[in-house]
Amino acid sequence: MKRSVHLIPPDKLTGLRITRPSEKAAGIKGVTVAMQHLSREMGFWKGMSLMTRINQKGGIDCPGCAWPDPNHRAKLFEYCENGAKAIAEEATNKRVTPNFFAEHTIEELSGWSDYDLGKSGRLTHPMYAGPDDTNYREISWEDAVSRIADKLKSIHPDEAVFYTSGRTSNEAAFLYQLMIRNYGTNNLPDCSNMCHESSGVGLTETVGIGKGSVALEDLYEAEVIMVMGQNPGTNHPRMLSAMEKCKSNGGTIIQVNPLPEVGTQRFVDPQSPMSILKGGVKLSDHFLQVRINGDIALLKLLMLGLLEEERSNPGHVLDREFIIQHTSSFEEFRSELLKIDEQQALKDCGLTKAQLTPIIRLLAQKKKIIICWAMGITQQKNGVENVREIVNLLLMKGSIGKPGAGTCPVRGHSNVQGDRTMGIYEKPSKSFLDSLDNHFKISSPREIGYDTVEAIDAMAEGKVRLFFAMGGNFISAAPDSEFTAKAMECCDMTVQVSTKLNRSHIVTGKEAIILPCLARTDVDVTKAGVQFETVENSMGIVHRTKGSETPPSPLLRSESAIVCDLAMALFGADNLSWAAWKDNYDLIRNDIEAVIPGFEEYNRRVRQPLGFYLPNGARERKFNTTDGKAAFSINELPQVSPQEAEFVMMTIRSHDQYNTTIYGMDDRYRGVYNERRVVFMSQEDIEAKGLKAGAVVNLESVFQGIVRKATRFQIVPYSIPKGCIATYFPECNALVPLHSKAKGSNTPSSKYVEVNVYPG
Ligand SMILES: Nc1nc2c(c(=O)[nH]1)N[C@H]1C(S)=C(S)[C@@H](COP(=O)(O)OP(=O)(O)OC[C@H]3O[C@@H](n4cnc5c(=O)[nH]c(N)nc54)[C@H](O)[C@@H]3O)O[C@H]1N2
Ligand SMILES: Nc1nc2c(c(=O)[nH]1)N[C@H]1C(S)=C(S)[C@@H](COP(=O)(O)OP(=O)(O)OC[C@H]3O[C@@H](n4cnc5c(=O)[nH]c(N)nc54)[C@H](O)[C@@H]3O)O[C@H]1N2
Ligand SMILES: [Mo]
Repeated sequence: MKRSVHLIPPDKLTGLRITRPSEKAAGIKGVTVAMQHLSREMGFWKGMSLMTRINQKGGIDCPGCAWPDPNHRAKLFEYCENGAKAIAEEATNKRVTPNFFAEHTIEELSGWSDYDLGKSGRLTHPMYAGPDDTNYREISWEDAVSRIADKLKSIHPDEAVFYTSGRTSNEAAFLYQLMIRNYGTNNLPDCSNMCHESSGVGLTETVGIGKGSVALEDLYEAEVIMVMGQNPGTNHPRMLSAMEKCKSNGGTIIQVNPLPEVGTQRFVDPQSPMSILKGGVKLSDHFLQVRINGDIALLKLLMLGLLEEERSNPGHVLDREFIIQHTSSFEEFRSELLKIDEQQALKDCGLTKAQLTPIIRLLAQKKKIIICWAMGITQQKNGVENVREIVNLLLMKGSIGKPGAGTCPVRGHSNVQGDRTMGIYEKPSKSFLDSLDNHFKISSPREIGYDTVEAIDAMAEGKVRLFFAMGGNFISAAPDSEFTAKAMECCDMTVQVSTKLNRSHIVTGKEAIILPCLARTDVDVTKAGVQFETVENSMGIVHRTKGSETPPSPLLRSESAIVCDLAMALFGADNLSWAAWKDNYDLIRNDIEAVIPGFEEYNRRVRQPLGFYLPNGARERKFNTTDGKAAFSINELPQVSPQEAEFVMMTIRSHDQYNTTIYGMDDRYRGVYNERRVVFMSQEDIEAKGLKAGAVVNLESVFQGIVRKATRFQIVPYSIPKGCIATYFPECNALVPLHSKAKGSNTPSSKYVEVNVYPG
């Protein structure tokens, strides 16, 4: 290749300011920050008018998180500060045109940060760069599509990899996987592989469904909500309102986290003048500051405590009837639990017996418990076991499949759950493929495809000739940035269907193609008229989303249209119904209904104002396991203290980012301003290392003897257990070893990286 790009982003510091962390989340400050972002990207009035349509029945589904919408929505604004930032980022007035690409070489752009790339604006034209090109140049849709189809025809289907991020609608995802299976591969890695895969695996094994069991109303009714490894104040801000409702109904909230996350502590509802006047409500009643990956130790201690309580108060602590009727393996589970080394477990979680006693009492007395969790739980080597231990605790209490109780893995991307339901999965079930084959008279490949980590390995080994991404930013999101970048460069062709510029357009295969697509907020007009799409939220409700904005360029196509065009170029015009689907999404929904259970009368039911729930066995105590029972499981205490380096590092999100999209340089709740290259470290460790606030350091991770480096970060003193540090994703992805991943789910252990810290 003629161009030679920087494989990892620059390590330029931007001017750190540190203040005390905030004491409350949301409130008026949240509203003003949201307004600033909207005004900057699209002007105040356009911003305000767009916000009135977010999350309204029949309006635009917020492209932020997958948190569900309440039945009684705020009349004007049903959104949060970070939802507003997501909208501002997407519906921005800024444009990345062919002129932009003529002005900046690809090599130059590789020296830009993710922030600078993203802030350049919306993509407007299909673009192409061949092996000898230093710059992208405009290409027609026809030319782009035929180049991709020709490439696909020239290789073995297993030499192609098709990635999906989690924003793709049900309709586009269904067509995409159909095209890929008709082509002949199951190489369908997705962002879920790096995200909630451990939840899917752990839940399917134990309760027979890879999704959560609660509905929004259950959170209002719960007696206890335990929030583990999740920062809802930043990543799911509308969850705070549900937690507030739970509190006002007398519920208790427990936060389990190495960091005292502000949002979970105190919340001021920006939509309630009373809440603002009163300074908000205290949300979290108990804060358990666990060590990184101390959750299994903690859960075991809590469950051991419950066994003891049951002994002193037989029949009143555990739900014996539920256990007998609906579960398996309780006795084995119990006898293994009794064997654990309590002192070791206390050391591993970093908590004292005195801290746990009130929690055990509380759990012993209450019957309606919900456990919510996110990346702190799943992105661990023992992520699947973490989930299984969560299930164990809920099963002991019979806290599943009844109002106010259950499992609540809080999803990330707004349609990541729906994409999986539509078949975006490298390990599709036999019944799914059989149904697809019967309906379309095709023969889907039956071999398991690559997940994200396997896809990177295959690329590095030269086994992948074409990489196609339906959204996302694979290069920045994947672990081991440098390795992944080199692996990507081994591909003959890389194709990105995207809304905005990102590093995956810069670090590419020999030929690179950008296909610009419509975003959630854009109106989608086809020959058959204005179309809407559908998505599934974190609680299994399928509902409509319909954009209203004029697209940034008349050349943009919807993801569904792009798939249909490519499929027609690949298979010929008489294959399946691509031409009809392209214009009329009702027809796509009819076929989804025919293939996937739970979508009966899809077109009618999804037009109801609130959409409809998909069937969920666990919610009704119908466990879809081999024996129809929910399974207790036995899990070992994992290793939590570092073996090869001094610290354990978790890579987390700031308040001003959406994954690899960086909205701004601040992390307001944590009191960090104008800098992302930071290391949160305890005062004790800072002193022991002879460092001070603001000191510049370099980081080295060590895994199986191999050292990875990332340079120039600044120290931020923070309340975090000794021996644990935190940095931001994606700046520190260079340090996350590709093969340090969860057993059973292959999710990179982005929350457990062993590192050394050296003065810079
Ligand atoms: N604004 C905004 N919203 C988002 C996103 C975004 O980037 N920005 N991303 C979306 C996506 S895709 C996802 S998956 C979700 C992510 O939502 P979260 O999972 O909340 O995101 P993270 O910042 O990765 O936070 C993980 C939390 O786990 C804690 N943690 C880390 N390790 C451990 C551990 O070992 N044990 C425990 N108990 N806690 C631990 C961290 O301190 C942190 O509070 O949010 C979604 N929503
Ligand atoms: N170290 C570390 N790594 C992580 C994580 C972590 O916590 N730590 N988290 C992991 C998690 S939970 C996730 S989900 C992944 C995220 O991985 P991805 O989903 O791959 O990454 P995003 O940053 O969400 O993707 C942003 C890009 O998506 C494109 N985009 C936005 N909207 C649309 C749309 O509607 N259609 C199309 N076609 N494109 C669109 C834009 O071009 C934008 O630049 O990262 C993972 N990586
Ligand atoms: Mo995610």
